Amino acid sequence: MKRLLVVFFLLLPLLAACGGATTQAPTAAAPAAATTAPSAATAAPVPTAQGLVSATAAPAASPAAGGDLEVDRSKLSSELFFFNWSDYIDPAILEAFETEYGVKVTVDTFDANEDMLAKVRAGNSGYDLVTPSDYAVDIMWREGLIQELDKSLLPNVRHMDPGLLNKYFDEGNKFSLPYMYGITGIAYNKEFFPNGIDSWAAILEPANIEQFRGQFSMLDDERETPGAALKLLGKSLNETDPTVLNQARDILLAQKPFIAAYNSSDVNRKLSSGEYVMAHSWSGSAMQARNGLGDEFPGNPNINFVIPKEGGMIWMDNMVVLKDSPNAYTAHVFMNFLMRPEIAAQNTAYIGYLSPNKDAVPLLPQEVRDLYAEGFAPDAEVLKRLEWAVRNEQTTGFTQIWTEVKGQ
Ligand code: SPD
Repeated sequence: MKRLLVVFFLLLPLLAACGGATTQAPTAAAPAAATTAPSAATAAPVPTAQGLVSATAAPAASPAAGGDLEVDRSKLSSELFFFNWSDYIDPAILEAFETEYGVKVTVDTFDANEDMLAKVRAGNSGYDLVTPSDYAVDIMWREGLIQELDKSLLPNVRHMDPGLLNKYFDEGNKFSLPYMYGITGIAYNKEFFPNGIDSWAAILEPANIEQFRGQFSMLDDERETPGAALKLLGKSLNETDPTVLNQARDILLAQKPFIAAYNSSDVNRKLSSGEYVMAHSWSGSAMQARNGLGDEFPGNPNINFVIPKEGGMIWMDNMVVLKDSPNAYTAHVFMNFLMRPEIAAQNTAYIGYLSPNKDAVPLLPQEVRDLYAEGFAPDAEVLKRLEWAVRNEQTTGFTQIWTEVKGQ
């Protein structure tokens, strides 16, 4: 997979220059409808914030590298510190940034918003750029942990899908811009589930999981995991009623003796290796298990992903600059770099999540689009069953039940 993707992205500029079908050369005057006729290779639907559109929708102009922002190199730092989720950026992109700007990006990782928040709240973390999810962005700007973005340094925001801007957690995108989005459901090995999975009961109810004791995991996440139990109860994953939250807690306590672990860090690897037969999983992590992740681990063709009939979470991780960022100018330059369509497409193809960059989506390889169509991205019907997590004055309720579940 890695080699294929590298070849694909190396060829992108060439294909564009030849008027290849993958990147139709856009002109300011050419409306979307005037694009090359769809071929079998580009007709698969691809996800956008609005649902699905044809992959043949016209990409906007992809500016030549560096042509989009006049970078004042005298203001660049030699290093940048990026606090990101694990397995969430193609290392080749960090190398490309260093080659172009001479800035070495050091990446530290986290696996839960709450862990990231604890580190940032403590102050002087030394990080410049962080990728909180939706509700965590809301918490961070309210607590004064992040700074307003300088939009004059972010011209590539024009490539973002308008449907994924101005979201409830940061209206006007004063503090954040989308990095990736995804959905949470169940990844499973079809050797063990030849008829598929269609309900949270498959991973939560003792009668179903007894036979898979120690062979599956739940996310180690105080919003995601109670959220799955709430969905099984037919409730919102933002439920705050203590009685209902206690019912969710009881479901998780009954399940706990059967799980291998609460795990948000290497679900991809354990599904891929066959150690897990199923897992509560983020869509991209499942896609990595299916496809492999660069040279890190191979894919397993038996891995599938599903949003159960009761519904699941949709979420978005966002780029923010910390209030006490030592290298804020460089952080903006890096953000703008990540929003170049070619870079965003390469990153998305590597990590398997969903790109909020509307001009990157048409650049994705067919292999990735095919997996999206297989369920690793939501179609219009699945979108109706998805819910965003919101910051909530009552979220101590989640912390409380999660502490009870983890503690016992
Ligand atoms: N390995 C990268 C995982 C990114 C998941 N972030 C979203 C969490 C939403 N609750």
